[in-house]
Amino acid sequence: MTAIGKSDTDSTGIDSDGDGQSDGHEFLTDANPLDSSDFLRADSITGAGLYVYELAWPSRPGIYYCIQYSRTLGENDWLTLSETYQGTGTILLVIVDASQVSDNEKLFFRIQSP
Ligand SMILES: [Ca+2]
Ligand SMILES: [Ca+2]
Repeated sequence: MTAIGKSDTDSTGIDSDGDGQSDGHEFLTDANPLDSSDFLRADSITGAGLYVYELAWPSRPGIYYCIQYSRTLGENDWLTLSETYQGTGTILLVIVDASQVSDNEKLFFRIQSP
């Protein structure tokens, strides 16, 4: 078994395992930056009403999360939609009411560690 430390990876934007999340982001979310199967992602998103969605993701203890939305997926076009949720080590299930920001255009959601 190989010990993994911050010195083994680059937190400036390098994605050492190629999973689409930078090493620095993986450290913030307690994911393994050298395991491409381990990264922060939603398990599911389902409609729960008009502009209301249910998001679920595997959380890590001590990690805080918020939900952001974007209309374009542009890197600078993400706004925080939700309160902050604390990870428990189990699946977090959160109801998101996007009615205040929805305008019948596509909305994209992501889970971030603030
Ligand atoms: Ca990565
Ligand atoms: Ca990873």
